[in-house]
Amino acid sequence: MTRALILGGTADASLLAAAIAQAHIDAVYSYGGRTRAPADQPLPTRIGGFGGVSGLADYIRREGITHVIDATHPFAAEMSRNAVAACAEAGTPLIALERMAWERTQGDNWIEVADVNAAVAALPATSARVFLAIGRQHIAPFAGKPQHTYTLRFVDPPEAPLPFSADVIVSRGPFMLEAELEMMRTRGIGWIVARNSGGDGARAKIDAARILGVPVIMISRPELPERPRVESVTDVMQWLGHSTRLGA
Ligand code: 3Y8
Ligand code: NAP
Repeated sequence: MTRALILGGTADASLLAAAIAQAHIDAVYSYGGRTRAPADQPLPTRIGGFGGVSGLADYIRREGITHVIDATHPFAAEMSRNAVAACAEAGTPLIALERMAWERTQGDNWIEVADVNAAVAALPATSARVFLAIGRQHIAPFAGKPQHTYTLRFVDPPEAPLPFSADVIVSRGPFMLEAELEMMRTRGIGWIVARNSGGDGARAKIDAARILGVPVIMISRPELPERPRVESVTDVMQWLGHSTRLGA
């Protein structure tokens, strides 16, 4: 009897949850607990960490999970690594639902960097107006370049004081092109820092940057361990329908 665990927190994971609920497959949706009011899901939902690899392996056994789908974000590297290790330990089939990275196209002015520190280094020395579209967890290193005027975008209002003075937009997305163009024009944004999340929910700022000729410092995805991966909900549904407890 199938009982699936969706490691969620993305728009794709929400689409998968809807398909699984519609197919009446027994499943649990899991959020990491990063936002105050995550979107409701049509499945029983748990919020918060499992307690590392062993915590997840115990959860899988205790809950009789037969299939795990890692539908987290490409930058949720620790969760994805834990899922590979825990499923190997528990002998439970795992698949990743992972969206393609954005590709640089004609007219894109990208500076590709490996991580946040390299993104800070890539910013100019002379003061500029910079849009940091990387959420709240990774902004501290930008305190190293206080000469810039920063605009941040968070899902929830900041609770703690920011590590540097900045203007905060509170919005959970998905984001539309017209609104991104308007925001960047009125704020005179000269640089964007983004992560190569892929998907449509955050793509608009990249298209707006190309239209406005604004350079994008694009942080590349972290390396993830090998695991089966698909890009569509349909592929996951097939995997769920035809895989056996022992099969991949
Ligand atoms: C808690 C679930 C949906 C909801 C929206 C998608 C689209 C908008 C793009 C920008 C980039 C960023 C951020 C972003 C996007 C969707 C989708 C997507 C990027 C929610 C959600 C959770 C999170 C966590 C949150 C992080 C943050 C990252 C903001 C829900 C809304 C920057 C990723 O303020 C914070 O602390 C924010 C924390 C983790 C930063 C980070 O470290 O990556 N996502 N985002 C998940 C959980 O608790 O398990 O609250 O309902 C989901 C969405 N985020 O269903 O359409 O395709 O998923 N989320 C990035 O770098 O791209 C915004 O502002 O342009
Ligand atoms: P991370 O750094 O890879 O994970 C750190 C720890 O948080 C994990 O080891 C795990 O704790 C816990 N965790 C993360 N995701 C979880 C989930 N879905 N269910 C239960 N526990 C989870 O993760 P992150 O980058 O902070 O991302 C956290 C969440 O935000 C994920 O759900 C991710 O999908 C979402 N997110 C969404 C976007 C987006 O663009 N939609 C962007 C970034 C993050 P334990 O070790 O205790 O189990």
